[in-house]
Amino acid sequence: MTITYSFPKDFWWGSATSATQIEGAANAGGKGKNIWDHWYETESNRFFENVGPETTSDFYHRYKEDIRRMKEIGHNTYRFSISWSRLIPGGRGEINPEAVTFYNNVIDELLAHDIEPFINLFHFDMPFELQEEGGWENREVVEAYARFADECFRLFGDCVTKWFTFNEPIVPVEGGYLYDFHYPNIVDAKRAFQVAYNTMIAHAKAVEAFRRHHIPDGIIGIILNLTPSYPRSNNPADLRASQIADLFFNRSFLDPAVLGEYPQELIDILKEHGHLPTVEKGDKKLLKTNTADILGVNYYQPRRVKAKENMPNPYGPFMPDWFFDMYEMPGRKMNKYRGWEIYEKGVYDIMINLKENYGNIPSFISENGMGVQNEERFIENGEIQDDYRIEFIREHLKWLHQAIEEGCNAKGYHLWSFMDNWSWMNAYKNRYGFFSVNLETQERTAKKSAYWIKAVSDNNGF
Ligand code: BGP
Repeated sequence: MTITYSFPKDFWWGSATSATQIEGAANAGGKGKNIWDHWYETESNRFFENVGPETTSDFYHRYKEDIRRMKEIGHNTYRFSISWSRLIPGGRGEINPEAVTFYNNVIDELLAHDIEPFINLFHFDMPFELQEEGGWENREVVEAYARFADECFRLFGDCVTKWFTFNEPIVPVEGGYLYDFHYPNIVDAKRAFQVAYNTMIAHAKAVEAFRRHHIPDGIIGIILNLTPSYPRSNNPADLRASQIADLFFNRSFLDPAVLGEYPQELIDILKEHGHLPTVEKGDKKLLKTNTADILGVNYYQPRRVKAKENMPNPYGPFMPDWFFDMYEMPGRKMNKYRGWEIYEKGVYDIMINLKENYGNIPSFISENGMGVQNEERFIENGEIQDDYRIEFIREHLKWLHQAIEEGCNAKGYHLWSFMDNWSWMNAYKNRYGFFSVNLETQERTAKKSAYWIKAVSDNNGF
């Protein structure tokens, strides 16, 4: 077989998941409540078909068989998250020994199958009690997170060398404080910027704690959903709009994480509009001295931007959207099942940007994937024929390969996700897995893409 697209030696092939989305056992094993458990208890109608996070894909009880399946499809790496409210119910206080046993078992099982565990510490799942204290708006919650991170390094650092502080820290900001799709459903840009800022302080404190543990070969980073901004045209107003969208939605996290400082332009805009967050003494140094060793890049879709057509009411509440409008590029390729644009070259553009402007920091595609509704309609001979997913992955991999050829420091590719899982307000609406999950029986069935990725990882290319 000829391999046209061959990847560097030891390339990371695998997938990503998160605790709330796959574990289930939301009220078992000594776990405390997180914001999703609470929100579902109080407003279940917000969730697609009223399905909540109690059971999800039951990884808590089925991790052994699932890890065996990961091995069967050629994974050499796998990212999961530790549920803060499972490990430390309530967010601060005693460690839950059942959680320690569970995560140790998962790690041991992965290692026994030669799959390297990548651990992420926060994937949208704030312990409910801490949210009641103000969540990320409260600096004491930042301290509680730093302690949680420290405990994780102590408990699991002997077996795990790849660590991530946050997954997509911008999402709780957008969802919880700007656009009403995460608890606590506040719409207030000033508070949103404080949350965003405090999250990055929490990140830096976790990195600082990590360094104290001196884990041999240990590296730590953050996972960001980078959405490259493309202007409608080259006219100055469109270009400017696109640049500002990039500042708000990419650079507000990328710059402090990798360069250790915020873009001056962002500071200027927030200052001008009276939206600078409260900063504490020592923060600047903390950020500067605790930059990431590695960056996870989640990439789903680009952001198409044009100049604002109708100027917002200058007396209305300040929002990032004051500066640009989104637009639908004519002829764009769509994942019509999810309503997201598909633009594979985005992967390449992100990697080139990291190479040119962020010191070519080691990175990998930590999420990329294709959500599809009612995927059962593609079943033939008992198997979901997800050729669309295979094409989606293949075309993104081609661009990733091109970036590597040009010297980008990309180390791997993880699909979202290993198996179908529960996704926030969308619950089980969009299916992403290499394996489908029958929600009644919890039976897993490999999709066509599972066999395809096995061949790709076995050949380290395609
Ligand atoms: C990413 C999140 C994942 C997952 C994925 C798919 O932003 O990190 O947790 O949910 O998106 O999103 P959705 O299920 O909304 O289509």
